[in-house]
Amino acid sequence: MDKKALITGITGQDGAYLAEFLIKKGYIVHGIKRRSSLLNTERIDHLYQDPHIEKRNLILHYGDLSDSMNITRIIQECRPDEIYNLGAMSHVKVSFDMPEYTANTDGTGTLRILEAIRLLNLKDQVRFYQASTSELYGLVREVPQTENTPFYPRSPYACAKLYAYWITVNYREAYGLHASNGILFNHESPIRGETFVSRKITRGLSRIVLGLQDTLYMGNLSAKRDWGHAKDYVRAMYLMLQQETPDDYVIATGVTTEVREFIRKSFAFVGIELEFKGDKENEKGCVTSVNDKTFIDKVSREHLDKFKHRLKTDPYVIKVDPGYFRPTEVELLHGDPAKANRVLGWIPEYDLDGLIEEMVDSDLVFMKKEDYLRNGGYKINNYFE
Ligand code: NAP
Ligand code: G4F
Repeated sequence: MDKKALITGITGQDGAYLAEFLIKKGYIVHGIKRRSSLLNTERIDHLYQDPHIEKRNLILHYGDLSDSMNITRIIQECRPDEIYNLGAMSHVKVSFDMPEYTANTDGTGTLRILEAIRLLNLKDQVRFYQASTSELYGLVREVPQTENTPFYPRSPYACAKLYAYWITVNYREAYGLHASNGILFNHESPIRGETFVSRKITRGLSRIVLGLQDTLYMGNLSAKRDWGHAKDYVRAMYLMLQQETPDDYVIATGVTTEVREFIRKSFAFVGIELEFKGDKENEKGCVTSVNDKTFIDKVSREHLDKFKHRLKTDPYVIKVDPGYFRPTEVELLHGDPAKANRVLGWIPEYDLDGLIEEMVDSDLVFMKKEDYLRNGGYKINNYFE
């Protein structure tokens, strides 16, 4: 019989990659999707099947992690072998604006699933994955961070995820549930949410070189993150649930990089060299040279001329807006994936340059389409946040 998986957060970055990964492995995938006023299934559109088809391998259910009855009913109806709890209000900065909602979704939401498994007497049939996070390390106690590094959360998001981490451990110890935490460090992709720093940079860069935007306003440029590719990270989630014994694992690349360097590398992919001048809120990224051939290969000759013309009046393409600073910041994340390498046999296939190249190329294609539409007199959206 085909294995069944239930994914909360299936419309998000990781949910989409995990659904694709599991379907390729022969799973029937059930996903929980929130009701919204617009369709929100763009990331899984290529997997979506007409509900009238009889034997489908992707089935969506309306639901919300804040609704216990809904969660319990969905689990009862689909009786999955594996549950991946990826649903969350996942933006750290936004969690300072919506702390109670974040606690309810990211913290208590996890409890709702665990309790449903227990009440439905499915604890011996279901394996549970919790999307824990390197944000738990917050004000880091040691470098690099391992499964044994103490937690010090620095945001309402991280505090909610701390509860979710420990309630997962508690249900494992109290009831013998096969429940595992993946302590995942930042992972990105071309379908990363537009307001996370990586995607904000690759989109902003694409708009700047095409003349759709002049300046990219950023927050803390000195923060360091251990960035990987989401495709590698969903494979780690799956591997955790295939182990005989549940456990908790750090998933990271073991390499940490400043936001400033992520920006520099992204611009270098289109042939633009940047130099950062000034500090804190007065820091700016200045274009010091342009490699014509690379720019023309990646963008176009016509846009090169326009871009050079623009540089004559203002060579500063990156500026800082302190509005993006967080009340409490996580300055440094740097993971040690030794346990995952050893026990799960998990080794990432992407490095940071490969990730950035894929993201820049993808956003350039998207923004060229926008540019084409604008030139044809069609309305395009603005993307400032
Ligand atoms: P994402 O793109 O923001 O996706 C989050 C998903 O959760 C979306 O499908 C969203 O639905 C759904 N969701 C939000 N609130 C919900 C609610 N109340 N009820 C049900 N679903 C809800 O996040 P991601 O990057 O894929 O991350 C997946 C998980 O891993 C999250 O739990 C995140 O906190 C965690 N994590 C992520 C990273 C990372 O670097 N990406 C690292 C560590 C941990 P809509 O599409 O309707 O908004
Ligand atoms: O891309 P970010 O918003 O990701 P953050 O806060 O690290 O959280 C992400 O990774 C976590 C895993 O560690 C996940 F649990 C969480 O769900 C999410 O996926 O910001 C990264 C860094 C921060 O230090 C931030 O202050 O980039 C800095 N930054 C600088 N300028 C900015 C900006 N972040 C954003 N979003 N926007 C900026 O303009």
